[in-house]
Amino acid sequence: MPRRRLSERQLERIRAIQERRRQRLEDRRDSVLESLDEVEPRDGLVVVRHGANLAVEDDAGALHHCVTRRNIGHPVCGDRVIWQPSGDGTGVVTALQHRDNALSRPDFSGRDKPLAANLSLLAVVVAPQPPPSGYLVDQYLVAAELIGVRALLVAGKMDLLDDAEQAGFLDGLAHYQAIGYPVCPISTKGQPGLGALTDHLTGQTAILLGQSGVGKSSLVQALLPDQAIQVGRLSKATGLGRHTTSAATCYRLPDDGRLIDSPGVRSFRLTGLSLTQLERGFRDLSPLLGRCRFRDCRHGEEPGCAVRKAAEHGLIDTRRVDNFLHLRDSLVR
Ligand SMILES: Nc1nc2c(ncn2[C@@H]2O[C@H](COP(=O)(O)OP(=O)(O)O)[C@@H](O)[C@H]2O)c(=O)[nH]1
Ligand SMILES: [Mg+2]
Ligand SMILES: [Zn+2]
Repeated sequence: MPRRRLSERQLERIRAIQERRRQRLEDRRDSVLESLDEVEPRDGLVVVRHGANLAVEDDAGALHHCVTRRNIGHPVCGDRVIWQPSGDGTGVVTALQHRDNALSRPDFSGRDKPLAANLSLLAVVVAPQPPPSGYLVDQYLVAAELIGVRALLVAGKMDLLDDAEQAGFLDGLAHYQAIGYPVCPISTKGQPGLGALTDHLTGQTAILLGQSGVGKSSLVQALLPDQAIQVGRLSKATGLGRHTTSAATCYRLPDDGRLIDSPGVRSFRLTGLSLTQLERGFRDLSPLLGRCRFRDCRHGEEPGCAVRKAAEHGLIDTRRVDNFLHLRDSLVR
């Protein structure tokens, strides 16, 4: 039938067009891949991410504007990556290296979204004003424990207190020091300065956390006197403009070390955890776990609870146990 023959011819033509198109796409992909083959893959560190655009720092400290291959996951600030210059002054990130850890925050759909990777220190800032909330401090410490990152407490604004008041304030934090979280008294405006903290930051990749008003922004400014210059270099390298400072950014400290600053994550709250996760988040509970009479003890009203018994005997701090129970009731799924 003429009609049918015609339609077969049409189909044939369409097939041929599609084949040519596929071939062209393949050629183009091959040529891109070939051009990448000619350049050595290089190590890099993601300094800031803005959507699909990354600022990647090479081993020599130079910054490169990179885009990522679609299939390699989502590199974030602090990630180590493999990248290749792509000829037009930008680069292509071709692989995401293993992540030691990542600090995440739930996005609006409730899914955990990594914000910063490969941290080595979480610095929790407290101050006489606003008065410290042990409940919030313990949440930051739980976050640190769960991602396996060391934590310390920064006792800020010490210039506001006389010697006796300062001793009293630090005494209120002594139970943290006792379970292995160092406490660093500092001031950005007077004595005792920042020495105790900068010693701890040397060689680390740190992030500051703490409730609003405790002095985090002031501290970031004091620790990064050249922050504006670093931001300028970043926006020049990426062409992304200065609005990138709202994204998590990995700054270089004047001495050896890095500070990841993320205004959006500075005062995050924990969300849904399992009881086991919460228990793991309280390092002072760990020697007691498994010692309660009931295997599924929730450390509340149950008889024979090792946690409550330890608290009654002063072996662990009752404020910590109270916060644990409070978090259990508000967070545990
Ligand atoms: N006296 C004193 N005030 C400070 C110090 N650090 C910050 N502040 C003040 O505390 C207030 C809140 O500081 P800010 O850095 O904005 O806190 P953030 O909300 O944690 O970022 C501001 O008025 C600062 O000037 C300090 O070391 N000593
Ligand atoms: Mg601030
Ligand atoms: Zn118990």
